[in-house]
Amino acid sequence: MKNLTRTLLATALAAAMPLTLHAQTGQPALPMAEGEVRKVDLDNKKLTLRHGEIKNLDMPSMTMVFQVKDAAMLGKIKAGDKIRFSAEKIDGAFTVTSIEAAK
Ligand SMILES: [Cu+2]
Repeated sequence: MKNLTRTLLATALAAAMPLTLHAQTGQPALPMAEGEVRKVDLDNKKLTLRHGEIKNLDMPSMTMVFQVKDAAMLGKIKAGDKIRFSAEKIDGAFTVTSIEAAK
């Protein structure tokens, strides 16, 4: 019985681990999506993107508004820029968590 308890505990810990890491680092290995900047709204920390498929959000290509995790991310981009970005749903809002210039 002791072994069973230990196995169950280990399984529970293993299952909880990815979520814990995810919450702590905010750096999960998210796939990058293609995007083109349509509008930068620094005051509201919002970004309008025309984006390609976002696999981790199961979202097809479209134009939509995202929250951004950090307003500083908006300082280096402007409308018309081609970017690659990662996004996830945070507190119910689609949020851009990283941006890099498209090659
Ligand atoms: Cu979308």
